[in-house]
Amino acid sequence: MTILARDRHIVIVGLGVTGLSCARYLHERGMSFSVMDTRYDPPGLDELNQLAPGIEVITGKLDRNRLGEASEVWLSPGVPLAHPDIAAVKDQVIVRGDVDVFSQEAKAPIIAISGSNGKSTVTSMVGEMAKACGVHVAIGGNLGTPVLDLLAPEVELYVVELSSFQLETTEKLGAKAATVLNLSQDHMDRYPDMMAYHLAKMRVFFGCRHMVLNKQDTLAQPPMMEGAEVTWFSLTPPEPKQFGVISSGDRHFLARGSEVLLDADDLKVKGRHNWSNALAALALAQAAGLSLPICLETLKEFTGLEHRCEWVGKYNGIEFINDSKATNVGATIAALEGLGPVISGQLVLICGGQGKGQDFDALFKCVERHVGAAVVLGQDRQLLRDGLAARMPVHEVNTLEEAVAAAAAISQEGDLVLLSPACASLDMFRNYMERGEEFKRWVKAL
Ligand code: UMA
Ligand code: ADP
Repeated sequence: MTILARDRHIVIVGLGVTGLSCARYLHERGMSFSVMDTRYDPPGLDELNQLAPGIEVITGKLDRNRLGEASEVWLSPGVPLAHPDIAAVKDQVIVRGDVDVFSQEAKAPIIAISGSNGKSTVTSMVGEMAKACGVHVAIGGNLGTPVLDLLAPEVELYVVELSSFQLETTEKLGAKAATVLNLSQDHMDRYPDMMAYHLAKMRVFFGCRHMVLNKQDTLAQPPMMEGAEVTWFSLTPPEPKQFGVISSGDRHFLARGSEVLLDADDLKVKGRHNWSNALAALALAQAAGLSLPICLETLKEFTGLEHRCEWVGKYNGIEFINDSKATNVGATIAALEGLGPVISGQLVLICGGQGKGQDFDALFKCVERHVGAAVVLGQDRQLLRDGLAARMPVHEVNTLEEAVAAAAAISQEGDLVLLSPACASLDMFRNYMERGEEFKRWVKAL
């Protein structure tokens, strides 16, 4: 039996920005829907009431019976498929996410970017490249604007950042080009193991025509590559048609095969991880058919995003850098390896927050090479203190204000204070942006 559109009833689960975008999408199309959220006062409630007064909203729980009666459940990324009320109904109703709906609706090609770190940076790079080439591009996804809000008939290219959470509920993305930039531990409070996290990420390649793959990160590569074109990138000298780095003494050049493209010093974003990001962006842009010379000019102008190794200022000869977006160990290691070798004095690291079940061992080994002293705060600070204390002086504090004051007190001229928490911010802040803003405020108040 075919279900007619008018007989379909969609239950949106989650009333954050994704849930609201789903509500807008369904409301505009006159489709029947209701909303549930386990939170008692979900953030999108007022906006939903204005958009579609009278729509049924159940808060404080998911109603299993009502879920089971729906034609489809549209699940927000913050709610895992393994949630008991979702798991209970997923064999009787279609459970999908906003990205799945988007992929079926989008008329223009999709460039999809996933990975543990660098997604927002690469998404912005490719988006800027497309704009510079005069393409009508829509940029969004996990980066901010939910994908359904990007849909528009005039769009010629979609450049979207996708998280593993969003990919879990995406059946067949069908991207023109897709990448998993790298894979390191993250969200270990949501996945039973790294394999489950890896498998969620690999969904970005389902139905994809062109894969852009990191040659140095096997975990970020799909088990099968048949049926799609592949372009490799790495920080090593590239083979023909691959993107990589050619070095000559102290100088390093981004290259395609033997063709030198760009002096790495010409990039405004610093650190080897950003060379990797630039190479992945170039490979994706090539797959999208964008003009290489324009893309190279765009890369030279790209100044980086807020809260990612962002220079805050110099006070009493001490430099302060805000890397609040480093919400996992891999990102903090990238910052330490990028900044550690280039500073004259000692590096003082401010870290801590919600550890999300990560193993901090790799961080402890890395800090030994680059960090002189640490300041720890947040929910999992004891885990960090225990691992760091044998290696360096560690100061435990309760607030970010205290952290900035403690870091400034133990630093001298020529030192660098880096906020790069290796943890999520949600134990103390609304999000990583609020954490970064607060850090900058306390630094400027010094
Ligand atoms: N929540 C509940 N009960 C519910 C629904 C949500 O407790 O019924 C909680 C979730 O566990 C989560 C929070 O509410 O802690 C927000 O969840 P949500 O699904 O409502 O999130 P949205 O507001 O729709 O925002 C989501 C992404 N958030 C998550 O995946 C948690 C945003 O990425 C993204 O920008 C937005 O969609 C638009 O696509 C944020 C993020 O932290 C930045 N992403 C993770 C990351 O980058 O590591 C994956
Ligand atoms: P994402 O969207 O995947 O979180 P961002 O571009 O927002 O990635 O960067 C998040 C954090 O990861 C920042 O601290 C940034 O300095 C760091 N980072 C950026 N690119 C990489 C990379 N290729 N490898 C490791 N860390 C990176």
